Amino acid sequence: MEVGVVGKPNVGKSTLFNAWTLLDVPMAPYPFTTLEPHRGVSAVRVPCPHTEGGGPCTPGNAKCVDGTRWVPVSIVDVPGLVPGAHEGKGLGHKFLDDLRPADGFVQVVDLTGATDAEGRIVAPGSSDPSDEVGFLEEELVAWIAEILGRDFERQARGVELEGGKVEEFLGQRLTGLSIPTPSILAALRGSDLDRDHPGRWSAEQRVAFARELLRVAKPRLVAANKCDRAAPAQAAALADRIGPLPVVPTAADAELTLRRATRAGLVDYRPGDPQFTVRAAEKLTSGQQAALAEIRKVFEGWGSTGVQRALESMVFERLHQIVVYPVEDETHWTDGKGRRLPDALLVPAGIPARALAYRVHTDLGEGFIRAIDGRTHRALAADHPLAPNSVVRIVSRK
Ligand SMILES: Nc1nc2c(ncn2[C@@H]2O[C@H](COP(=O)(O)OP(=O)(O)OP(=O)(O)O)[C@@H](O)[C@H]2O)c(=O)[nH]1
Ligand SMILES: [Mg+2]
Repeated sequence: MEVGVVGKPNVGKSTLFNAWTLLDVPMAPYPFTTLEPHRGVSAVRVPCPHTEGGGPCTPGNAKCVDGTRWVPVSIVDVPGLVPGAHEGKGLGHKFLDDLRPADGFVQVVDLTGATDAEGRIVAPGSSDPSDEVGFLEEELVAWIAEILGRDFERQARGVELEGGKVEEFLGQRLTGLSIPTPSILAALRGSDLDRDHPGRWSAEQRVAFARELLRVAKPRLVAANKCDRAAPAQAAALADRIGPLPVVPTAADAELTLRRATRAGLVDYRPGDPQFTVRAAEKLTSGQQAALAEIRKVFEGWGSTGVQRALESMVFERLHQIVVYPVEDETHWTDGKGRRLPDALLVPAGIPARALAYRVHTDLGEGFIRAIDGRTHRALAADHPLAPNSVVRIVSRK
């Protein structure tokens, strides 16, 4: 699972990416600071099942801190997209293609309205962040429509003649875009198209289908960034204008400072916390003290920096992911080496037991006999949808 960070230049995408991943990609107050995609890993929080009793866990992929598991999520930061990106403006072609594997997008906008459509600095309030959302949607739709549309008519008629399935034909065209067949079917249902005659779809109908596909297959969320320089009323106005897309106000810069200060041992702070504490005030320079005082105002005005919440809303509410724990011993919740709850996996909500087996290992999926619920000890059939936080053993022939 990968979350793409998108938006126009100079809104704070790389700052948000650095805050999430604690990497160090360049950030600067001018457009096109980022010219290549950067990939990194962040984490979302869930309560660890070890808190239900039976002793501590032995985390492998997802660390456990005081009963909270931090489950890894891949993030990709791409260069800024400008209007006309799908036609190659500002190298937009290439940048959009870097987003193919992303399962959903967090669009960063400048809530202060102090950057124009190309990311140049303008007076605060002179640009409207809701315009950023509108133009980016058009770029993403045009990009998908173009991928879909290359030599469409001729090939679609070929499929009609051979009696092929339209969803398979569309799936092949969209390869690499990380769009599963059920989403293609949902988009087909959602758009008024003649499924038996894709060769007759007009260019406008293909664009309408691309829009529906974007809606069902690539969930989005808006991070209203630089909220440290804006008022809650501005975030509310943005949410009003772009509904139904969810808006999470963020102060990426503040969060990055706090995460780095925590790493340096200067403050105590966990991402998502509603406050932080200074560890050793005497070690701080006056500049650092002033910066932390500014950050306190963010917590007073907004409750948190919003950065962790933005990622968790994206993963849990928009991408409908849950965390499950495959184990080999359903009584002790251990793997073959006696490690307790070693793996915490992000999977789609309601994933069938056998599909989880495949995710753990192809052999486990192929040889699947049944799963066993680690809490009730009941057997679960191959198509049984797994609940969030499930601890499951997979019984397999292989
Ligand atoms: N006030 C404020 N400034 C921020 C915040 N986040 C980022 N910035 C500033 O915004 C400017 C642009 O940040 P970047 O992270 O480089 O933005 P970007 O969207 O990656 O830019 P490109 O790579 O050029 O598209 C920098 O000067 C950041 O310090 C924030 O939360 N508040
Ligand atoms: Mg950048």
